[in-house]
Amino acid sequence: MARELYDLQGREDKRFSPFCWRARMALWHKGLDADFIPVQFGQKDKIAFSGQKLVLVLREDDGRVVHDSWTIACYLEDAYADRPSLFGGAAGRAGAHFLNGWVDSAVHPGIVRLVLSHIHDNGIVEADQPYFRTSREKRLGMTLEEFTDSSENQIAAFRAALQLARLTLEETPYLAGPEPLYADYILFGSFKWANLCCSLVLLAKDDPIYDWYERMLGLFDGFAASDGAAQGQAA
Ligand SMILES: N[C@@H](CCC(=O)N[C@@H](CS)C(=O)NCC(=O)O)C(=O)O
Repeated sequence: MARELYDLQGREDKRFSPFCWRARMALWHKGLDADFIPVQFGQKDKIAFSGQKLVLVLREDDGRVVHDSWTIACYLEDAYADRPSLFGGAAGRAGAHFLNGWVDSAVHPGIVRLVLSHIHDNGIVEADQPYFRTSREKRLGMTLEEFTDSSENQIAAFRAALQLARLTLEETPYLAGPEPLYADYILFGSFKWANLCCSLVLLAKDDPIYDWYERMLGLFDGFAASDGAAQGQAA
């Protein structure tokens, strides 16, 4: 059995989940192959073997199962310690962990505010739309359309909230330093997510984060610039 990564599948087979992009980049970084198995929100039965309901899930060729993007990154780092490091040592791992928490708790809410109804309209497959609408509207206490705000003011607020990354990227080419590491893949996944779901311009062209994102898109022979579908396998 080949190594499998169970990955959220969107419209036109786009793989837009930010968490799945983190793992894709981590696998490429380590030079590890995987079959990317598409999972729609309505196909949780495909990942029932993992004992939980969120993608992504990694199933190793020996049957080991790991879920949650941070846990998968740490697993890959430790299990394939002889391959290029994702963290560059213990201090790098701690820094990446901090960044993981910052992106999940501070960057993602900003993206969700800007693009939630776009994810519904253009990101997920039609069959998932009723579930997505009901579950998110219950959580938010309002409709997707009432919640989503793609105004100039909201974009400006989102850009301002990225200052922590901007200050670093003004001085170094990558968040992890001279070369991209997992810290970069964490934030990269967030922009891929937004870009694969909507045409909103999240970054100004004179922003160092824009230049960084362009550099990131060039990684791994252009795979990072793809919509992820080319690496997908039919279920
Ligand atoms: N902490 C998890 C988050 C995973 C997550 O939230 N996955 C979303 C897709 S992006 C999901 O599976 N949602 C299922 C649902 O909402 O029913 C990770 O880092 O992998």
